[in-house]
Amino acid sequence: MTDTQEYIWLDGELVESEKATLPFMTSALHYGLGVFEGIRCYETPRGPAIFRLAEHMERLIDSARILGFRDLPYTAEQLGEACKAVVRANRLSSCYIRPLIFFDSRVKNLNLDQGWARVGIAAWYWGAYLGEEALEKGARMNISSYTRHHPNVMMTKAKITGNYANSVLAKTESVRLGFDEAIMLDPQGYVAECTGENLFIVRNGVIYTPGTWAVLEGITRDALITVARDLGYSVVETQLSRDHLYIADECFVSGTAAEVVPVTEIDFRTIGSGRRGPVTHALQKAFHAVVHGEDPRYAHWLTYVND
Ligand code: PPE
Repeated sequence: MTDTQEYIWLDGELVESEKATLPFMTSALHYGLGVFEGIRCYETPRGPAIFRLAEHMERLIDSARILGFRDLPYTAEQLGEACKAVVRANRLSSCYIRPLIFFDSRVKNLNLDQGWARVGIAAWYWGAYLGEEALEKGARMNISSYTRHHPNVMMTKAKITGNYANSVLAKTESVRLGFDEAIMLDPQGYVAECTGENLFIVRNGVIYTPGTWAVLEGITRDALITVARDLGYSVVETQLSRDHLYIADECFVSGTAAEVVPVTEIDFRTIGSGRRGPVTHALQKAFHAVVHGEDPRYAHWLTYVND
């Protein structure tokens, strides 16, 4: 395995990463006008496999539509093939893939119709997002002093680069306070999501998670809901309040980068036993088997890079 990033796919070609540079006047840089994806590729007995590539490409195109791009230079299928090519070119056996569609107009311009969309895709090795230790011991989180986006202020179903200023405010504050990650409430004061993960709690054996009205429709979230139901758990999408979190038996978060991480402390309150709970552990194990191609029921979620 290598963690190098030798090649970036930029506007249809694989270029050496140090040559994949952009002009300072690229509008996306000034106004946060891009849409992106985060995708993981895992080692399997059949070689590297990208997890839910089609769903990530669909969300990427949806994000572009939500932001307002009218003409995209590539289709979802072409971008999916490009993701595979980037993994192969960098000889990565497991990695994180980052496609980005960004706005270029070379002028100071807030009108998407006066410029064009460009696309880049990078891939690199990315270890445990909230730290290796958190996967077992659990993460410590706080309720952020920043509110998550109102769905008519920023578009919460889209991974728009500019949306992430909100996440950066919350994450930086949280880490400076000594926590691992921030939990954000929606404008009504109900639990929304973390800065880069969806959130779940377990209470009396039932799994609860906020509905997607004000959060990103996480692909890991969707996978976990499916896998949990197949394991016989009931999963309920509902409004959760801050104190629901405090009295949960278990809490965990999910995301492509983070995968499945227990949360054992929130706002200096111990959650459940203060250790990774049995439901969280069962889902971590099931997820691990799914992404590494060890569970044939979910074989359709894997795209083999070398096929
Ligand atoms: N909410 C937010 C705000 C979010 O950014 C992510 C992914 C999720 C939920 C989970 O979605 P999914 O990956 O489809 O299960 N966060 C990405 C970016 C992380 C980063 O720091 O960059 C990711 O995990 O790839």
